[in-house]
Amino acid sequence: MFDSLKTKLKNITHKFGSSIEEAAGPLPEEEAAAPEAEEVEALPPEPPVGAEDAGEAPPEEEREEPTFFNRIRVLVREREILLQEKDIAEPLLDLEMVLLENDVALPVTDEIIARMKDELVGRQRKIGASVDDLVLESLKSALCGVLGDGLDLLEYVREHERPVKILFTGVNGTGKTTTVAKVAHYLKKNGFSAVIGAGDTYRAGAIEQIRTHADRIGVKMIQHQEGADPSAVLFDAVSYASAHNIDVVLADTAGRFHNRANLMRQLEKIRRVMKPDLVVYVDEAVAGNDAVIRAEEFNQTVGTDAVILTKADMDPKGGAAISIAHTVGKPILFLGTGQGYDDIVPFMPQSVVNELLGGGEACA
Ligand SMILES: Nc1nc2c(ncn2[C@@H]2O[C@H](COP(=O)(O)OP(=O)(O)OP(=O)(O)O)[C@@H](O)[C@H]2O)c(=O)[nH]1
Ligand SMILES: [Mg+2]
Repeated sequence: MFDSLKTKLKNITHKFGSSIEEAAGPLPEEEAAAPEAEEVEALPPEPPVGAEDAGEAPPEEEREEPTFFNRIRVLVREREILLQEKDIAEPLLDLEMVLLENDVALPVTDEIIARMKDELVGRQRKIGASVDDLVLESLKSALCGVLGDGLDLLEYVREHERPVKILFTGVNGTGKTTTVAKVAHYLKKNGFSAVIGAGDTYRAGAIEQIRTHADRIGVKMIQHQEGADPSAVLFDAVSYASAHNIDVVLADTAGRFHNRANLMRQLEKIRRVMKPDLVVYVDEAVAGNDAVIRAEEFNQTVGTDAVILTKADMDPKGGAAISIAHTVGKPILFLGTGQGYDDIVPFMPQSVVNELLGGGEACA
């Protein structure tokens, strides 16, 4: 996931480190001592850099292309630094380019840059740890900031009255039905029971499609005939769940564009009848800004509590998902990452930041 962005961010953080080192000036000799054992352990997970730690010259090939994660091993103690914007102007510009090239939308890029600047520039900073950590933490907190609060579905289900009713909405072909099946499988794997409501009674073949999924993953499905009122199907699904102590109702619906007034009215009716706890808007990660606009249109008509972005596997850059997460203003529940039932990843801000920049609790 996010492979392109991940690699580029590693290189760019290294560049920040160099610039800050330069601005901080040379180290007094005794302060350039090797770090103590417990301090090394406190650093993020690293590839082995034993030779540098021991104060010896690293082998030639290790020195050739230093990355952010294996480069600076010298702890700088008691060194204070007041960074000015000019000290990090160049790496900031590079970071901006990396984000834009990886489909992070301009306003989101601007916000990440502004947060980094705010964190690093104009403050007297004691560099108690390595410069790498300073930059890394600042980038992590900027990313957490733009990703907002996440929504953990398992926690949500645990904390809400049963059955938890989830209505899936969105335009045609974005992956709603597949996602309903994936979420049912995910819930089942995590010890929750689910029933699927075959609420797409409109498109020919839709009921058989979801029936096949339900049978494969071994989840009960409630269906009526093609052309039936989807509100009635989903009402029955909720009644079934209540009667059988099922934890979650997952309601599939027909794809529709927001400008199809009759179909949107149908969705409003479903909402009134089914009374969902969560209305989840499903769109493709690769749709980028189009997804943001459509999500807002759906939000205005039927409401949206959370978003699922599918086909993230077709977007190695990953910036679009981050942009949508920020711009749409609703938590992203999952990313769809393929056509298999297991190809679904919870999209918690902390896990995204961990994926991109390594572990830690930056989004606390
Ligand atoms: N690569 C990839 N394909 C996906 C993903 N999610 C869904 N698909 C594929 O996208 C196509 C459409 O998926 P559906 O689940 O039928 O989409 P839908 O939104 O229910 O479509 P309508 O009911 O016609 O509106 C299928 O071929 C799915 O296998 C994903 O995360 N990655
Ligand atoms: Mg469908």
